[in-house]
Amino acid sequence: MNGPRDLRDWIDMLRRAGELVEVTQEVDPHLEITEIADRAMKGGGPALLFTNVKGSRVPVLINQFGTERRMLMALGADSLDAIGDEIADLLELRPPDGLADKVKKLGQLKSVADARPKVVRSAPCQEVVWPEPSLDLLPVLTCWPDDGGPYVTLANVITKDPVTGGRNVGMYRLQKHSATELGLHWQIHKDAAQDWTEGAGRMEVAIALGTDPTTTYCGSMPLPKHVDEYMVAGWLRDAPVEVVPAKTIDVEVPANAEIVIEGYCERGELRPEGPFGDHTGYYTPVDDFPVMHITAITSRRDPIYPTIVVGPPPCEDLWLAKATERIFLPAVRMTLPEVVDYDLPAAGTFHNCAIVSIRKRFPGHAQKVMNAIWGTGLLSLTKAVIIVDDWVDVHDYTEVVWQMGANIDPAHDILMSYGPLDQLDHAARLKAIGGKIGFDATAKWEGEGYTRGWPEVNRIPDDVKAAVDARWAELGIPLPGFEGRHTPRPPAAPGGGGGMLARLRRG
Ligand SMILES: Cc1cc2nc3c(=O)[nH]c(=O)nc-3n(C[C@H](O)[C@H](O)[C@H](O)COP(=O)(O)O)c2cc1C
Ligand SMILES: [Mn+2]
Repeated sequence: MNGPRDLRDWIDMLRRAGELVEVTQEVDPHLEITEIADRAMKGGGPALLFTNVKGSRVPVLINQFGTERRMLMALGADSLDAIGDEIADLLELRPPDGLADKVKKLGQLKSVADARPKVVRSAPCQEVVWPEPSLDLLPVLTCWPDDGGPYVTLANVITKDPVTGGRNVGMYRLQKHSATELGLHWQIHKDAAQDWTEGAGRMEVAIALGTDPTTTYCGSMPLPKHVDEYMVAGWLRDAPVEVVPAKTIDVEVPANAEIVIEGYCERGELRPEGPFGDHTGYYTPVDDFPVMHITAITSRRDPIYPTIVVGPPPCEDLWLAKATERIFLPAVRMTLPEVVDYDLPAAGTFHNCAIVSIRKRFPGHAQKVMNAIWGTGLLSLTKAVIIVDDWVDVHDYTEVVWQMGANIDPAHDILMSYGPLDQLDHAARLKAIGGKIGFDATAKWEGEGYTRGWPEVNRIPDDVKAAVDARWAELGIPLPGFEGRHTPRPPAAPGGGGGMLARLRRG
């Protein structure tokens, strides 16, 4: 198995690794936990287990995903890029190539079968069936002062496709409307919203809280609609997600969860949801969303309540999003092989900006990739796309801004477009639709109307660099701030390239 077995195992693992602090002093779930957790997050601090939360006997776990190290520990991985290669295989995006690959593929098919969720008969998440289901017993946080109420923020929301019966698991915020009602904030582009709009009448919903971290994370993965998030979680964990039938609805829920909320919503029933201080760093306004009526709550005997706070970046969702960015790179490259790398800056809150490096082969190639990004899964919601040449490090924002400033003629190198936007975007005049902008910061070609002869980047030749390397120590010059960055590397030779490229090629 990769990563921890369940939330308890995860908490033990964090504690042993010095990655968790248990706070025994009383704390208020109304705003105070947000302020404490946000300091821990922004300061690179530990996960926090609050054992004395005002108004509830249930402890609160927060900031479990707050650093890259913990994200890797959660997924039981050495690098996020390596997971991406596996996922591309899993989604069968990588055509088998030669006999060795075919044999490997057979092995993988077996593990796909092994990754399927496994139904069990009894489960820790049902140790206790609450005599009276009430959210009032849970330490649900009010994150920000103008929030419309307390919000459940780190959940697996489980629904079924009304036509195929296929499962969907999404991480959607849930407003506590009352002790037995939750707002279901699945945005219009998301899978559960499709489950909701494509059926009629009642739709059953289960909410799992406090699963193992991989299972928790998979709810936030932008997977194709027909892909069961729990199959992907099983694949990532190298152990199937065990599920158990819920008590009052026909939905399977993860057995290892701390708490499960069961219920239903009626198609057609909407209620104002919000405002909510969201990961855009702004309050999202009140809007109509479906309502979940709770039919049961089950839990472990001594449940732990997991949560997350999002707000002005960076917040704890940074590493969930970075994991997705890295893990999906090989999948992006399957349909767009010219893409070398991409970066979704935290400050762009992930849907506002994508920086993409490409190996340019023909006039208009940058524009082709912009349009492709605007047509790919949830990346299609990206507002600004910046395209740079293959040798540019998309993660080095100094290098990116240098390339943008130096290479863009705004009269020619900007592509304005129009299309669906993230529902949280408040700048758009209309909800979830508006303008998009593409910046072509690549070197321009004659075939693109640039006839002045594109200049070279000034660089010291490799032999001179090697000679300086050889005598560097002897020169005795301290370099306290040098990170080996901001120095342009040579352009990638056709079919060759720098470190990132070499890494992508491996295997
Ligand atoms: C902490 C966190 C909170 C999120 N809240 C919401 C939300 O309230 N509504 C929503 O539509 N997406 C939300 N998302 C994004 C979705 O989880 C993500 O788009 C995922 O792909 C949804 O699953 P689906 O593709 O099966 O619809 C959130 C993501 C994170 C990391
Ligand atoms: Mn989905």
